[in-house]
This record gives sequence, C-alpha cells and structure tokens, in this order.
Amino acid sequence: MLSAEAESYVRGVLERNNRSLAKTITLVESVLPSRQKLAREIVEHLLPHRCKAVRVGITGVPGVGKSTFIESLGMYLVGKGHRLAVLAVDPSSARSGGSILADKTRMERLSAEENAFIRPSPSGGTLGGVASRTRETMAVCEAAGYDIIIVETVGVGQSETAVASMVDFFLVLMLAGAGDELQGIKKGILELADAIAINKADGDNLEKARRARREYENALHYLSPVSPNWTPPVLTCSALKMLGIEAIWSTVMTHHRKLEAVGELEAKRRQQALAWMWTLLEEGLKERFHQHPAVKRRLPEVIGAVQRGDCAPTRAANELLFLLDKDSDI
Ligand SMILES: Nc1nc2c(ncn2[C@@H]2O[C@H](COP(=O)(O)OP(=O)(O)O)[C@@H](O)[C@H]2O)c(=O)[nH]1
Ligand SMILES: [Mg+2]
Repeated sequence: MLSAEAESYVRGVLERNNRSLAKTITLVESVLPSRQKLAREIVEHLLPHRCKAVRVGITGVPGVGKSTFIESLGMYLVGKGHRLAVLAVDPSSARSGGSILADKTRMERLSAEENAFIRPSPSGGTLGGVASRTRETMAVCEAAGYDIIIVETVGVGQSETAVASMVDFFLVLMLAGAGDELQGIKKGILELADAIAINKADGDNLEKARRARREYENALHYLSPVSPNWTPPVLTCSALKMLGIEAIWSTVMTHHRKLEAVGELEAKRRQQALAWMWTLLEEGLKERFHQHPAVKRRLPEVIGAVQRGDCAPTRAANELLFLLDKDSDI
C-alpha cells in the first residue's frame, strides 16, 4: 500500500504538475534515510507510468557551449511539440555554485517554455551518488510525460562514463583547434560518443571547424565503434547561431530508429536496468555495512590499526566483513 504522503507526490507527478515534479526530485536527491525510503516508494510507483522518452547525454569541456546548445536544441524540440526535461550532472558547478546561476540565465528562453523543465545539478553528494540519482530523476520526468530527456555533464572523467551508461545517445561537443588534444582523456570520451559535434562553427571559426571535423573523423576511424549497427558521425554546428542543430537531432533520431529496428535499443535498456539494480545494491550494502552496530563499534579501532601499520589491510577487511555475519547485538 502506498502511504498517503507518497500518494500525493505520485499524483502530482502524474498530473504533470512541475512543482510536484521538482519536489519529488528533491526528495530523490535527499541523503536522509527516511526521505530516501519515501523516494524509493514513489519512484517504484511511477516506473510503470513512464513514457518512452528519448534520452540523450551531452558532454564537453566547460565553455564548449553545452548550455547554449541545449537551449537552441530545446527551443527547436519544444517548437516541434515535444516536452523536454534537461538535467545537469555537473559536480564542478555544484561546487562553485556560481555557474548554476549562469547556466540558468543562459537557458532563459527555454526555462520560460511551458513544455521545458530544467533541473540544475544537485548540490553535494559523491559523483557516483549524483549519477545514480540521475536514473531515478529521469524516471520521474518520464512519468511526468517528458518525452525527451537531456542530461548535461561536464568533461571530467567519471561522470561521462556514468551518464553514457544511462542514455540512448551520447553526444560529445568539441571545439576546433583542439586537434592536438586528441590523446589521453579525450580519447576515452571519444570512445563513448555516438556522435561528435564541433561547436562554434561560425564566423572566423568556420574553416577551423571544418578542419577539426576531418581530424576527428580520422581519429574515430581508429576506434572500434560502440555498436555494430552505428558508426559515430562528426558534425559541425553553431549553438549560438542555431546552425546545424536540426541535423544533429535528425542524427539522434536515425540512430534511434536503426537501433530500435534491430532490437539493440531494447537490449541496451535492459542492460541499463541491470546496471541500475547493481548500483542500488552496492549502495545498499555499503550503507548496511556502515549502519551495522558491530561494525560501528569496531571500525575506528581497525582503521587506527591499519594506519599505524599494526594490522594488514587484507586482515582488517576480512575481520570487518566477518562482523556482518554476526548478530547485531553481540
Ligand atoms: N561563437 C559562438 N559562441 C558560442 C557558441 N556556443 C556557445 N558560445 C559561447 O561560448 C560561451 C560558453 O557557452 P556555454 O553554453 O556557457 O558553455 P558550457 O560551459 O559548455 O555550458 C558563451 O559565451 C557562449 O555565448 C557558438 O556556437 N558560437
Ligand atoms: Mg553550462
């Protein structure tokens, strides 16, 4: 049975009330165990009511034009009658605080749209935590009838991998003149990309952008594609001048249709559902470990012993894990 409190949240979301939606997401992001319990109850009830949204992850270094791009793409999509939710997974902006405000002002036009819902980064929380709540948040938005979900993430290693593993399509925004940075961390990001778009292809930058496009095409050539049914294309666009935005969206839709036709999209979603379960399971186990009375009692001592070198880490871990098998009142 659904508690009365949970029911009012569920009803609000299903009635597509954006205030209820925002409140539900705040609950989902809460770190308080009692709030989390309520959030899980609500999410579970909302899951069957999700619409089949197209989920797109967008990444790129700060300044590449993600927010500008999302606003241009968002205006285009809303104009076509879609309902769009934008979620930001950006631990750096959560820390600095200021950039959230800047982002908000940049998406001014989109935020004024009735069919757009913009949710800035949650403050605090670990990277893994933020990303795991993003799944729940997407589900809640889908239950509120948002048929396109965009997840924005900043180019800092872990968060992209996490976001790429929870969307249908992963778009990497790049800048021209970054050809010499193709190695290292960038290569890792390219491997996740379903498409690359060279942004700021306007004015004096146009020729450079075209050159960069060829360079990235070459670079992609040497990577094994994510899917056997899809070769990631490299496109150019200007988020500011709203050029090339339509072509990028049509690429997303082509990818969607192709993967859907061969059953790959369904397989991907199932894989993601399993990954979601494992994330929750690992979180739950960790929490139980830290809540366990015997562990709580013994942990500080064991930590001290390992730090002093009096106890081997291997033995310490074993001993602590063994405590879980004991009755909590021993
Ligand atoms: N010339 C040009 N400038 C752009 C374009 N897209 C974004 N910008 C500018 O680049 C700066 C950073 O954009 P922003 O969207 O905040 O980047 P983010 O940090 O990736 O979200 C802003 O001053 C934008 O006006 C573009 O397509 N062309
Ligand atoms: Mg931004």
